[in-house]
Amino acid sequence: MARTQTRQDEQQKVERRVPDDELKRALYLLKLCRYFDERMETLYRQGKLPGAIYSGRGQEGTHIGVVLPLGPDDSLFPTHRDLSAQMAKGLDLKRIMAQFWGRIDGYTRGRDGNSHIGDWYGNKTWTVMSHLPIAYPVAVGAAWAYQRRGEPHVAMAICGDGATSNGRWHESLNWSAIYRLPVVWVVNNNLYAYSTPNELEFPVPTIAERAAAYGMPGVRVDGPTSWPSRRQRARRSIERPAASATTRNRSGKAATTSRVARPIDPVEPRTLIDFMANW
Ligand SMILES: Cc1ncc(C[n+]2csc(CCOP(=O)(O)OP(=O)(O)O)c2C)c(N)n1
Ligand SMILES: [Mg+2]
Repeated sequence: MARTQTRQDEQQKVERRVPDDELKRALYLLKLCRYFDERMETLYRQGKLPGAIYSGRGQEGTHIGVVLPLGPDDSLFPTHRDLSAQMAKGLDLKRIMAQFWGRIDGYTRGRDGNSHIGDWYGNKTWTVMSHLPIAYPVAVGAAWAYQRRGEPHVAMAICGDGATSNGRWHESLNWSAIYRLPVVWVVNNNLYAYSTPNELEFPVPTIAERAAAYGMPGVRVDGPTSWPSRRQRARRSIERPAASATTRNRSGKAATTSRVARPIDPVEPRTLIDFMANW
């Protein structure tokens, strides 16, 4: 009880520091992203939407919290469940819909469906690629380019907990730490990679502590933490160019293909956010 009260007090303090217009924008995005996700799943189940969809339901707070502090020239490297992060970065709803139906006015000009969406030349979001976490090394490249050109931009990459067991994840963190690159690493830990639980993915209690291996501080935000806290941590990481990882329980299914490998948790999602700062 006392802990809950302390958490609420802390959240209220953080919320008071967020300007009103940004709070309104965040609320708008939270509702929009949730509604959009639900609507697409309904259309899919009605057989009106081709392909497969990956729901990010329950992860919107993290996405919006970490993306809102980014500027227009900062880049985002998302993975399969991060459409709401891309929406927060500025993607146009009509073009997203066109993408879902593989139309020419979609972001990939009809070359793919919703899973592989991105708007590099507009809102600086890298097109989602299937091989996890393939966006991580590319984010390193972008951040390295910013550093070499003396540009003040930041790259932010997002992946799930399962992707952190892949070698690319470790190489990316290592490289970014050695060269002190301006990257924010975000890991959405929804506790499972398909059916594989966290304890079969990594031998440490939290992803955040893996940051120590790369000489970065790691921070975890756990529980029903409000999005302003996530925003504040992201902002801090961006101001001191950083690497971060976030985690939360997804409330939807693994994928709307036939393969759903774990029971669905009906409760509201739990949020864990781990941030690892390069300096
Ligand atoms: C290198 C690689 N291996 C396997 C897959 C197949 N795959 C797609 S999503 C997924 C689960 C990933 O789990 P996680 O990173 O925790 O993301 P979540 O779906 O839980 O958000 C897997 C194994 C892939 N896309 N890339
Ligand atoms: Mg996962």
